[in-house]
Amino acid sequence: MTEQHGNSKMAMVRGVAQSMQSALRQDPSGLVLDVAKARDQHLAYTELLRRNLEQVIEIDADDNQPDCCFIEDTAIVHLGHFILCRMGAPERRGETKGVRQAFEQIVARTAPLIFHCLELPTALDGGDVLRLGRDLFVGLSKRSNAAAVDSLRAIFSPKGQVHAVPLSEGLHLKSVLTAIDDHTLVAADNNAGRLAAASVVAGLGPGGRIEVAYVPDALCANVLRLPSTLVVQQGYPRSSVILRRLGEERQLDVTELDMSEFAKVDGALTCCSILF
Ligand code: CIR
Repeated sequence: MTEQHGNSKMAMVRGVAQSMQSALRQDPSGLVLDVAKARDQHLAYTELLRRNLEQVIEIDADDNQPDCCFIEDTAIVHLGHFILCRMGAPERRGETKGVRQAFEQIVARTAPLIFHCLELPTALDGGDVLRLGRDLFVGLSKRSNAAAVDSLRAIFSPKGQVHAVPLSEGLHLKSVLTAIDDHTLVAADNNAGRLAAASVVAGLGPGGRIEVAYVPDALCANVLRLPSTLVVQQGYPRSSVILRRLGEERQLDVTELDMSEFAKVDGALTCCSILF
């Protein structure tokens, strides 16, 4: 396997819309969101990326797109391809316009990436796509379907394999499972996390060397790996102990970020950037 984690040089992020209170959420009776606080948290997130990466492209928020800060869902970058998603939630499909423009006006001028735009019958959110080496693991969730697996296979086979991962609960695959590196998964210690981890381990096959760490707080299963830093959610001491140990064993700085306002609308750490 080629190590993908920690190799990113660039990121795309997108600002917080004034309308973020209307963002999609699984629990409609959810908590009131403080947009000013969300903007402060997003600023801290973006500054952390700037300190750790060579370039961070920042797209303006679109107040007509309450979920626009969750840019991870709009596109995937892998093995020299930039793939604009056809997102699972119709309400969010307008978000890709600004991302496409940023790709054409900025990314394409510096990075030689082949552009693709996924079409019907594909439904895919980037939050369902976990990269491990050259392989992709695609959560079959409420937002992403089997046609997405076929579309990604058509692009990546035979250079990288694309595996389907059934998701029993949670919004996206990366809501319950992410990776610190190509040999270390972090999963929520619940049914969905365990099933997803078992499916990924099975997909890697008998030759795959992989450690799965389970965290008691589901939100903490979403970690963000930067070249020399592991970013974890602030405010969850039991999960933090586990993640700090894993990070320090791998000579990574472990940084905690408070993303409480994003969590109110089902967002976590990876959701707010596209890394490549
Ligand atoms: C949504 O429901 O689509 C947003 N409120 C949250 C998206 C989070 N994205 C991600 O986990 N990649």
